[in-house]
Amino acid sequence: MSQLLFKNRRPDHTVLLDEYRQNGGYQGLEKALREMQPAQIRDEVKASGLRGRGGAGFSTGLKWSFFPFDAEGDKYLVCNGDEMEPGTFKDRQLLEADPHQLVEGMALSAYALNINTGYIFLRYAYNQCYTNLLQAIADAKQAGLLGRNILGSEFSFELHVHRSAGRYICGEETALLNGLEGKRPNPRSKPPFPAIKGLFAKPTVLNNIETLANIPHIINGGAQWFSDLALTEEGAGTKLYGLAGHLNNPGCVELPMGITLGELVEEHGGGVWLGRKFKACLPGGASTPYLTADHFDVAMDYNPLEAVKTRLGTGGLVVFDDQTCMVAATLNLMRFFARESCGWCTPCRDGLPMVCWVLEKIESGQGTVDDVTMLKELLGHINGRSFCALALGAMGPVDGLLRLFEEEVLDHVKKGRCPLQKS
Ligand code: L3W
Repeated sequence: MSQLLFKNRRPDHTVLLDEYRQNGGYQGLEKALREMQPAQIRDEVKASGLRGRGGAGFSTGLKWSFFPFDAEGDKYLVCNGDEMEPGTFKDRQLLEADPHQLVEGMALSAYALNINTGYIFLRYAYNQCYTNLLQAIADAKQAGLLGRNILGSEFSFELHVHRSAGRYICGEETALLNGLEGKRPNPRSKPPFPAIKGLFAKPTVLNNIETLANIPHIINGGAQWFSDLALTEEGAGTKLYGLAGHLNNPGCVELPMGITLGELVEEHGGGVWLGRKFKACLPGGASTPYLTADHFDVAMDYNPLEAVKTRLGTGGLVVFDDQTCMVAATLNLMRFFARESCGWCTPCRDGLPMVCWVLEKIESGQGTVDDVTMLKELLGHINGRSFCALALGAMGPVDGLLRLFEEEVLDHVKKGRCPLQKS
């Protein structure tokens, strides 16, 4: 099976510059600077079908096409390495194993977009990633792969690492930009999108770590090759899937985009632990609606998952066994989201704690049928009415709970206790 991003990964090992180059690293950058115009790289990325791996799945080529690459003055490339979505640890795995992929990906992207300054906004807790990045950047600079006149060309690119102060909202792209500017990380209204008015009010391209790390592979292998790696017709590339929760083999695996949920759980996750049965999963991190075993044939790709009312998100699969109470699991997630709200808009600041309160009531056996109705109403009131995507994502599991597990919710009301609790 094709391994691009995890090609060099070995347990407890970080790939340094020499090994990275021996295995073909920086050939994409060399090739681009020697024989490709920036527009050719942008075209190649667009044709590859690469979609943003941070959660939204927006076409990378299309996002780049909004960017005024010919404009005079400062322009920035920012990497979103905040990775605080529960159940998501793929970017960490990538940076712990092979950090030069991101450095090369950013240099290549900056060349394609006519940008001379880049920032990596990194989750505070990622100490090993931080150390790896500082070393990779220093080594690349020493070797003439970053800094002024890269590989003797006209192109210069400086890359900096910024450590987040550690809040989930910092992963929202405009909150991240405020954080990077030293301001309180509240989201900004869009439009204007960062492509037009981003960091320090200058045109800015923001991409996730996994997204940027794919760029050298696209330039080396070509758009068609990359696109053909996926198992689905409309998909492209490979995906770093997280395997977490009640599985025998938790971890992070690189697989062709579009592998089915069933294969991911049974073959790669080793099946559900303790001989229990699969009850549900979050397919792509905490802000994606649940799936059940009825969805085992669904391809883990953007469009097929949207067709079953959920999303690929970050690709961080979290599995729940048949002894899990889905009301309690949803409440646990909602407590996280309510705590991490920046407090700027009312639906998020006041709505999410209210959802927690109703779920607590139901889980403790004090809930009524009216509370279940109120939960449904809250879904309508919060979805689409918040300032940024945090509340919308937060309501994903609630939406899944009410669509797929309504009977279990009502059973709490009928029995006056959690039905999974041993009496
Ligand atoms: C210029 C236009 N640019 C859209 C850009 C926009 C952004 C991207 C996608 O992420 C997701 C959500 C959550 N001109 C543009 C344009 N863009 N139209 O395209 O935009 P959008 O609005 O679809 O999404 P978003 O606000 O960037 C929100 C999910 O992320 N999420 C994920 C969290 C993941 C982590 C992690 O650990 N990796 O935190 C959480 O909520 O569900 O789907 O760049 O500027 N006309």
